[in-house]
Amino acid sequence: MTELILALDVPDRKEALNIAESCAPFIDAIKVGYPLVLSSGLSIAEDLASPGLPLIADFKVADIPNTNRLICEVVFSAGFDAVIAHGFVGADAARACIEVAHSHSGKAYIVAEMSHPGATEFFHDGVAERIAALAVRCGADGIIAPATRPERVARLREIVGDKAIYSPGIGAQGGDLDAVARLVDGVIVGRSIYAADDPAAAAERLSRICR
Ligand code: 3DU
Repeated sequence: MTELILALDVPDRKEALNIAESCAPFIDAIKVGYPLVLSSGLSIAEDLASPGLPLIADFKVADIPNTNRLICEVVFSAGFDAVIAHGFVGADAARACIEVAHSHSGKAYIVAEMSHPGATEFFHDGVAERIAALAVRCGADGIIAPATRPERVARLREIVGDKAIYSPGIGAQGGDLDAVARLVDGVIVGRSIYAADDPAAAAERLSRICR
């Protein structure tokens, strides 16, 4: 089974909560990023607690170790179950996020390679492979890898072994769910669900492919 994670990038609290509630039977986790948390506040984590799904804070944390630690303490104290951090900042900074996550019995995922076209400007010549290896070395729970490039996901799988790979880029960014579903532990889907006429029906359709 491949998990289906809803990227709830809806900058309106009420609409976000409605979508989360209607999609909850078909999804395995909810990812909250800046669009929702900056518009609604960190208390959105409490508001989203009722479907009982894991809540992932996608803040792509990328600062010095001390600041990363402070950010992650706030994230987990707010009720999130996992955080997404960047790996390019180096092992000490990534480790700070991972340590705080684990001290709260939470999880930390490291972005190894991004999914948009511009990502290839810097993620090349083995950079993503090195970040994936860093994630393993630092004890991260998994990595983020691009659904828009299944061959890259397969390559990064060789490095991370049975650590989780969560993969954004399906649908709106051009990635094909069928092409990555069996390579990853979970897919992260935003617009194809929340911008659909019927988000719950869209989530149900995608969840059938994942299962
Ligand atoms: O393209 P979508 O609307 O399905 O949303 C994808 C989500 O995943 C969105 O929240 C974006 O910020 C996040 N994400 C990527 O798209 C690509 C990455 O490399 C990392 C995270």
